[in-house]
Formats: sequence, structure tokens, C-alpha cells
Amino acid sequence: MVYTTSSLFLKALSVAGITHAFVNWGSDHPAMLEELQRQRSQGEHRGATSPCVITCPNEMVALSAAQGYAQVTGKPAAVIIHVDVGTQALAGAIHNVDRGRVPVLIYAGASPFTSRNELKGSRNEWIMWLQDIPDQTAIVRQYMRYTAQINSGRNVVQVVKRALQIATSEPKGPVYLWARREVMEEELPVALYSSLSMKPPIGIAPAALSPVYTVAISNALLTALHPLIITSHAGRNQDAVSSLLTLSTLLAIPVFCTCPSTVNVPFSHPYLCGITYLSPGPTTDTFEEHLRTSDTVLVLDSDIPWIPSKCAPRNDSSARIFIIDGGDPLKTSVTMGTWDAALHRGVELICRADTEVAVGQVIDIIKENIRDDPLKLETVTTEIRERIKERAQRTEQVHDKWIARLDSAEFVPSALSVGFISVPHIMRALREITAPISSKSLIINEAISNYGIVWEHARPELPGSLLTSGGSSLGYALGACVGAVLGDLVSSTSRGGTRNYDLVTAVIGDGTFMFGVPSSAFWIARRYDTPFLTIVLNNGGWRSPKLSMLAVHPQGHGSNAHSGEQLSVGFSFDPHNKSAQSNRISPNYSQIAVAATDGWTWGKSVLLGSKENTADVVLQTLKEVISEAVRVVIEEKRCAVVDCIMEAL
Ligand SMILES: Cc1ncc(C[n+]2csc(CCOP(=O)(O)OP(=O)(O)O)c2C)c(N)n1
Ligand SMILES: *[C@@H]1O[C@H](CO)[C@@H](O)[C@H](O)[C@H]1NC(C)=O
Ligand SMILES: *[C@@H]1O[C@H](CO)[C@@H](O)[C@H](O)[C@H]1NC(C)=O
Ligand SMILES: *[C@@H]1O[C@H](CO)[C@@H](O)[C@H](O)[C@H]1NC(C)=O
Repeated sequence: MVYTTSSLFLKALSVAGITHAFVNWGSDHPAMLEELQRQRSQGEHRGATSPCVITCPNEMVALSAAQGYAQVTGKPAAVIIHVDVGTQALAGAIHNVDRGRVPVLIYAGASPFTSRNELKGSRNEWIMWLQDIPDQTAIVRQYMRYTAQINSGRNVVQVVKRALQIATSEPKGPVYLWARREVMEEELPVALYSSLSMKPPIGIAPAALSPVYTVAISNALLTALHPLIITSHAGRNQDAVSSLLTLSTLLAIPVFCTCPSTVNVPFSHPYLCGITYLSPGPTTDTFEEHLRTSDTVLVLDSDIPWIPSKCAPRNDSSARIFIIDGGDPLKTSVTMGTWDAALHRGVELICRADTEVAVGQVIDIIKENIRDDPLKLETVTTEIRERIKERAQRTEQVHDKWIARLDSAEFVPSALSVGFISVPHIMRALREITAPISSKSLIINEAISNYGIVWEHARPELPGSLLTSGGSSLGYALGACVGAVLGDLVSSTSRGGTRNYDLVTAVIGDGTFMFGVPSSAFWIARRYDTPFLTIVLNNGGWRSPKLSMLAVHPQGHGSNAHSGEQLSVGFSFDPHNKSAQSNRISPNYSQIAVAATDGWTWGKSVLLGSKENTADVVLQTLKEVISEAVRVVIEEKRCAVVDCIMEAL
């Protein structure tokens, strides 16, 4: 029996708890392919391999799938790719796993370092001279928590263990290992393989606040007239959601979620006042107003709590600002911080602490203080109680007003026509149709200029029921859906087979659909049976760059462009005949997915700007199409794509 470094590497991944490797092979992987086939043929894992190998025809999709997997399971997957070129093809997904703080172990092979058969695996193909670059790791180093070269099979297990330990400690993120081909071919004693045992490496335990700061924050919140909580990612740890909810409820503190990547508080929480990506709009206005008038601001796990040039906390030093972040409160990998310059004055404390733990500590102190205790200052307590009661009413009104506004945006008067049906209506239709399974539904939101609107109208209630990439590189959602379905399947084994999600839905832009390499993503979905629903918010191209232009040059040349096509951000209509449906030049998105899976995917487009029909008729059609798509995914376990053709940008 021959065991190699590759055997040990894969076994190390497996015993460390990695169940899946998303792979894209090349000339650097002969020993890996050999080892995997050895496993299959020798029945070591009942004919399968460990980890389970997922063939990914595109690397960005592979890493996005690993991201979705980790977001759902909390555990890293592996991504195995080919030398420098495969590393580059990971593309923007590298940015997403870094910014989204998602643990993942990436391994890339490298060209052999011998060329005259000095060692097994020595150079024997022409490409090996081309792929041998001076510093392969440099391609990704600034995004990685850890990088290392594997130099021998004798210590590969230690390298894997260290990499995983760092990847799974806050701030969590990607790690990158690489090795020359001969090293992965190195033959090793059988005992090294058979005796390998390892527990999943232990990451850093969640940090607490030191007692003096806990008291400071508790007192500040307790005595504040206008406290405010801002969070973006607290719910990445689902157990933090209930702590946050308790704190907000206890003192009636309004909560805003800015640029969120996950559900931080249930949507129906009466003190949730808005979810915003800080782009112009009524929710951002409400947020700005709160921020301007708050005297105490608690920021929990947020990368972008506000945009200094647009909205900011009170700037007269009287607003007390407390920052808590479990991994990297200073955002050391970003050149320009949020807490610096003029605004830094108001920041009283910056703490590296786990939100669940820290908020729990703060709650304990507050509870102690507001308890009826004759020895404590009764008058202050009474005054504070009154204040909380009054604030509760006021904050509930803000919440109710927000919901009323969302309701009215979803309302469809029957007589209206053409182009009226928009994202709020689409989301309402999806929400109503999936209501019976709302507790078992996951939305992956990559709706870009509609990020905030999708959040607000999805109205997610449960922790873990809505996710984004946490980064800004487009093309995450389709791969992430594959990974999320696989991850749910894996974690269901610990619940006796009960799945968390009956339905995984990507809600994405048409631009994002293409960024997601649909030919690859849907093929993988079919090959590995990971059915999901895709809703394409098709506005005929890239609306965001146009909005960015208008924000800087509201009356510039670009504002006079007669179409997105002329501006070069559109791919919808024949520029010479914008109104003619027959002259559309946009891709038929749903049919791309259908073709990628040779008919396995169900796909349909719905024209929402039809001249012939009134809005209620169009909406009815939309509902029927979405209902059928949901049925196909849940009952037939196939992918479905609904292309919602809205008015062009
Ligand atoms: C990989 C990558 N390339 C380019 C961009 C720049 N970009 C940001 S938004 C956007 C358009 C997205 O189009 P779509 O998904 O249709 O959403 P819309 O803006 O129309 O809402 C582009 C090209 C990006 N963020 N990531
Ligand atoms: C802060 O407020 C002062 C006076 O109110 C103003 O002059 C200054 O521009 C403000 N700074 C910022 C960063 O908003
Ligand atoms: C626009 O399209 C319509 C319908 O297809 C067609 O009848 C008309 O001739 C077109 N106009 C131009 C200018 O191409
Ligand atoms: C996409 O293709 C399908 C199948 O050919 C067709 O029914 C549908 O009308 C097309 N949609 C668009 C928007 O062209």
C-alpha cells in the first residue's frame, strides 16, 4: 500500500471535520487523484471518498460554494485548485470570504521544482515552466489569515491543523496552503497514515469585556436619553440574536441594521427601526435622524455603521460611542477606518469582545440595576423606568411607521399598469407563497442596488434565514446556494436527518446572475442534487454604476444618456428601438440555467412591464410562476429560475 503526502493531507482534512472539498484539478494533482481513487477502490469509506469531492468547473463558484457551506454550518470546507491560474480564477470570491469573515481552507498545487526526474512528479509537461511564478502566494496573501507552503508529508498534518485553527478563530477567514508536486507525491510509512488521529483544532474562545468596561457601557445605556444600537453581523453567531433582543427589549433601545450580512434581530421586533445599506431612501433618512439625535450609540459587529460624509453621530462630543467587535474592531486591513478623524472624538471605548458574551454581561449589570432594591437609588430607578416606558412607545411607533411604509410599497391598485410591478411586489409574492415554510427557508441576497429593499420586504424573522456575501464581489449567490444546500444536508445528520431549510432562494440582479457563472453553478447543482430557487431581478443591466455616477455627477453628461445601453451599463434593449420587445438583446437568463443542466432546471421569464395588462393581472401571473417554481424545487427537487423582467434601469 502506498500512502503519500496527498493521502495524509486529505486524511488530515477529513479527521479535522472537513466533509467537502470543492475541487478543480490540474497537472499538480496526480497524487490527489490517485489517493482518492485508492480510497474508492479499497472501500475505506464505503466506495466514497473523505472528504467528499465536488467537481467545480469554475473556481469562483467553488469558493462561493465553500462560503455558503461555511455560512450555514459554521464550519470550513476545503477548496482545491490548480497552481497560479486556479488561484487567480478564485477571483472576487477571495475578497468575499475575507470581508465576510468566512473560514475556508484553500489548497493550491504548484509546479514541480525538479526537471530531470530527480524525484517522482518531476516536470514532464510544457505548462510547468509557464506556471512556475516567483511568488504564488502573493496573489492572495493580503486576503488570507494565514499562508504556508507544505514542504513534507512528515509534518503536513501540523500545517493543516495550524491553518484550520487560525481560519476558525476570530477574525475568521480564508487560509491558503500550497505545495510543489514532488512533495505531494512523497511516499510515507504506512504507520504515519494509519495512526493519524486529530480532533478538530480548537480556535480562540469568545472574549469577554473586562468588568470595568462592562459597567461603563451598562451605565451609559441605562442613563441615556436616546440610546441606539447599530449592528451588521451580530447574528453570524445565531446565539447572539437573543442576547441582542433581550438588551434592546430591556431598555427599549432602537436597533438599526446597517449593511447587514445576516439576520441580527427578528423582523417583527418592535424596536427594530430599519435595515439599510445607507443609500438614499426613507429608511436611511430615518436612520440618519436617529443617529443625529442619539446620545449613546452601541455598535456591535459592524464594518460600516455609517458613512461619515453622509450621516454620522452627533459631532459635539456629547454622543458617547461604544464599539464592540469579536474579531477586528479597528478594521486593520482597511486603509481608512470609521472611528478616526473628527468622529473619533465621540468614541469612548473600542472593545474586542464577542457580542453574545459582551451583551450578556451588559444585560446582567443592567438587570441588577433596575431590580427593585430598596438599598439602591429608588428615585433614579423610577425616573429611568419612566423614560424606558416612554421610549418603548416612541420606538414602537417608528417600527410601525416603517412597516406601514413597506406595506404601502407592496400594495397594488388594480387599475395601474406598465412597469408598476417592482421589487417590493416581487418580494411580497415570494414571501406569501413561501409563508407555510417560512421557518425553513433561506434567502441568499445578492440584489445589489436592491439589497436593502430585498431585506425589508423579505422581512426575515429567524436567525440564519437571510444571508449576503459580506463582501462586494459579485457572483457569490449561485455558488453559495449550492454550498448552503450541501451544508444543510451535512448538519442535518446531527439532527437525525432533519433539514433546516426546505427552500434555498437566491434573489439576485441580472448582472449578478452572469457574474455567478451560471453554466458552472447550475451544472454543479444538478450533478450533486442541490436544488434551489433563483429569482432574477432583471432591470436590464447594471443599475448600480449608473446610480454611483448620478451621486457624483447628478447633472453631468451621463445624466442625459437616453438609455442604459448608451451609457454602457445596460444589456437589455436594442438601443435604436427601446420599446420593441422583439428587439431585446438581453440574455434569456432562465434558459441559460436550463441549458447548463440539459433541461433539468425549470425556468421561466415574466414580463412585469407589459402594456397589454394591468398590474393586478401581471402580478397574478407572477404569483403563479413563483408558486410553480417553488413547487418544482421542493417537490421535484430541481433548480428553478424565475426571470422577473422589470422596467429597464
Ligand atoms: C466582480 C465585480 N465586478 C464589478 C463590480 C462593480 N459592480 C457593482 S454593482 C454592479 C452591477 C450589478 O448589476 P446587477 O446585479 O444587475 O444589479 P443592479 O446594479 O442592476 O441592481 C457592478 C458591475 C463588482 N462589485 N464586482
Ligand atoms: C462638527 O461640528 C462642527 C460645528 O458644529 C462643524 O464645524 C464641523 O464641520 C463638524 N465636523 C464634521 C466632521 O461633521
Ligand atoms: C421597433 O420595433 C418594432 C417592433 O418590433 C418595429 O415594428 C419597428 O419597425 C422598430 N423600429 C425601428 C426604428 O427599428
Ligand atoms: C426565454 O426562452 C423561453 C423558451 O424558449 C421563452 O418561452 C421565453 O419567452 C424567453 N424569454 C425571453 C425574455 O425572451
